[in-house]
Amino acid sequence: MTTPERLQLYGAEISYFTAKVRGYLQWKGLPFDEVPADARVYREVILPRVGFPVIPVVTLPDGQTLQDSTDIIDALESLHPEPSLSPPSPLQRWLARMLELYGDEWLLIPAMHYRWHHNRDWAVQAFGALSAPELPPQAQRELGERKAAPFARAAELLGAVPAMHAAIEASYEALLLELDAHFTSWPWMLGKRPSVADFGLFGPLYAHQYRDPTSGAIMRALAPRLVAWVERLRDGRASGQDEGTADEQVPDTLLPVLRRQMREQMPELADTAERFTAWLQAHPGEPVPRTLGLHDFTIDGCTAPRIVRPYALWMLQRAREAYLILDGNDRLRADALLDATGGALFRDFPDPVPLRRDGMSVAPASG
Ligand SMILES: N[C@@H](CCC(=O)N[C@@H](CS)C(=O)NCC(=O)O)C(=O)O
Repeated sequence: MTTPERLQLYGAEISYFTAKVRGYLQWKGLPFDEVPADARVYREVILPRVGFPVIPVVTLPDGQTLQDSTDIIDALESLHPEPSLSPPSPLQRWLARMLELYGDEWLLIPAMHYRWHHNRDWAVQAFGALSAPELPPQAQRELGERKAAPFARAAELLGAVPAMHAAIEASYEALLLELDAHFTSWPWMLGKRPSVADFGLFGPLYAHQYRDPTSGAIMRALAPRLVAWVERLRDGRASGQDEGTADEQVPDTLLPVLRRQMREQMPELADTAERFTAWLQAHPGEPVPRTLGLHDFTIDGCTAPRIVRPYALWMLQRAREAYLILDGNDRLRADALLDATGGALFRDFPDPVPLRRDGMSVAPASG
């Protein structure tokens, strides 16, 4: 198989994690071609190179294949250090990873809920059109039903069961207002300069919540300044924002968002860590499955089961590493921020053994 001369991004406009990588590539100013992941691309590029069906996938002119939005961004940052995506202060570097974790792993719940419970017909058609652009609309619809079925099921597995719908919507709509207030004062998540926090949140907030028609109407009605941020990223207007504007401030308007993350996501991650550690003890040397059964999570006082996903611990580990290296005044500021946002569980997190990513799951880093 030959590799094209330019960087190729195999993905889709409807895909959460493709949006994260595309937003990054545009900001970085790296020339790339985006190739829609139709059935042929899965068959001829993704499956042979990655071994399982997933997007986004990036190929480099030297033939390397990159998979996983976080690893793609890390690898491209090492190959192309300038302009650096890394925020100027260690405190902001930690917060960028916190918010990336929130965007990647927790906003999946509202993003999947709204897509499959409020935009289903539109999404089915879009899945069919992506897979077989050459087919007529009715045939795309039938194909879309088949292609979309596992994703629609995933919405429930991730926790968007009927008993949670109202709580998920209340929390998400409150988040929209919080983000709208933030973007009244600041152009980007960490203030004056885009960071991986912006790209992490752009995944759900563009690919699902802005583009899917019913969700887009909600965002436009509740959060016009968030819409303006989405459109700046979509149009590549983040590029050029990388010089001379950085400072070390942490916008106060992020506090409500961090509070929401600490309240909703952190207890679920701590329970994931405990279950994962128990699983490892019971299954020494075995490959870690993508999910480890079900556990309860809570949003706005409403509790239901969702799948336990070890992968999220790898994203969390990255945020913990960025926190644990803070010292002196930076650590004091981080701890004051954790106190102000109900973040004790993050500060005292029950870390599992060090992990590496393994496909869509993890493995002990020493294994
Ligand atoms: N952690 C991965 C997640 C990638 C992912 O979930 N991609 C979705 C589309 S946005 C997909 O292809 N999912 C297939 C699956 O979940 O089996 C990343 O950051 O790239």
